[in-house]
Amino acid sequence: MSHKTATLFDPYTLGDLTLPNRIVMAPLTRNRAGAGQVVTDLTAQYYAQRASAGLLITEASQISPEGQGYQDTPGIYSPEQIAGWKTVTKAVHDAGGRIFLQAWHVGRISHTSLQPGGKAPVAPSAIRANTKTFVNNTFTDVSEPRALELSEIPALVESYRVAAANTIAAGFDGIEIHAANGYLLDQFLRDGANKRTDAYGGSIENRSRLLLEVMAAVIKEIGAERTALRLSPVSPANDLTDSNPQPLFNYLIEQLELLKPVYIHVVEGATGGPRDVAPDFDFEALRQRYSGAWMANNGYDRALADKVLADGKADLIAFGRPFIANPDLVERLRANAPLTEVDRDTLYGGGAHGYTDYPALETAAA
Ligand code: 8OZ
Repeated sequence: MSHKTATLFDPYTLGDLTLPNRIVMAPLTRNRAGAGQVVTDLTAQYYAQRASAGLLITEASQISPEGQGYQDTPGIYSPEQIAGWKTVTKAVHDAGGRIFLQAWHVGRISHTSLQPGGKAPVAPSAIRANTKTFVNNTFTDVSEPRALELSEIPALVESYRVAAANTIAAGFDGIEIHAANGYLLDQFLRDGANKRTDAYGGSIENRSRLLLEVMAAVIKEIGAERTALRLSPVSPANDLTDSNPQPLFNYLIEQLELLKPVYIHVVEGATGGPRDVAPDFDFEALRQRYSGAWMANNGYDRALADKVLADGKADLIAFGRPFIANPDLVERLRANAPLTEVDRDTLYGGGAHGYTDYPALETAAA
C-alpha cells in the first residue's frame, strides 16, 4: 500500500475530522482531578491552551472505580465525571481544537487503598508487578492482584462499551483505548503477566481475545471512525514483559485491520525512555499490516518526526512531555524555536503551577 509522505505541518484527514497538522498531544497523567474523580476548570484551561495540536489525547481516565490505580486521576463512568469532561471538550472546541479521551483500566497497577472496599486489584493472573504507584502523595509498591474469573469478563467488556458511550456524551471526538504501558489490556496481551489457562490466556489468539472483544464492542457502540488504540509492544513500563512480542503484535495488528479503528498509536521502545530497548523488534512490520492511520510516539523531536513522515513510516506523531511545558508546541516546532524544559516536581498532582502557567513564546511585535 502507498502512504503519501508529508511534513508535520500538513493537514490530515482522520475519520471525519480534518487535523490542521500532524502533531498530536500524547496522553499525559497529571493527577489533578477533584472530588469524585471529576476534572476541574483548570483542566479545561490546560487542554484549551494546547488546542493548536492537530489532535489532543487526554490523560488516561478510568472506565470504572476498579480501573483506578493512582490518586486523583479522572474517571469516565459517573454523570458528574461526564459533566466535568463536557467543560473540557467545549473549551477545546471553542479554541478550535479536537480531542480524544484515553480510557484505561489499570488492572494490577493499583493499590488496595484506591480499590472499592479496600479489595485486591484485578488482573489476568495473581502476580504482583514489581513497580510503584502514586497514592497518598507518595510512590508506593502496587498491591498483589487477584485473577479475574472467566465469568467476570463480559461485564469488563461492557464497562468499556459504556465508557465509550459516556465519552461521546461528554462531547469528545473519539476514544483511545489504552492497551499500553503494562495496564490491564496489556497485561492480558503479554505473557509476563498472563498465565491463564482459559480462552483468555496461553496462545497469541487467546491473549489477544480480550482487547479484540473490547475494540469490537466499542466500535459497535460509537463507530470505528471514533475508536482508536494505543500499544507499547516492547515497553518494560510497569514490569511487563513478553517472551516473543513480534508474532503477538503482528497477529494483533492483522486482526485490527479487520476492525479498522481510526488510528493505532504505538509507543516505540521504553515508554518515556530509550527508543532502542528491543533492537530486533520490527515496528515497520506492524505498520505494513495496517492500512489506517499510524501514530508514532516516544522521544520524537522535529528532525526525527520529519524523517519518519517523509519516509511514510507514520501519519501522525504524538509528543508527550514537550507539550507539558510548551502549550504552543506546534508554533515552536514550526519556528524551530527553543523548547521550555518540563519541571518534574509539578508533573503529578498539585494545582495551576506547572500545569496552566507555562507561557507561550512571546510573539514578536510587528
Ligand atoms: C505516568 C504516571 C502514571 C501513569 C501511562 C498512564 O504510562 C500512564 C502513567 C504515566 O500510560
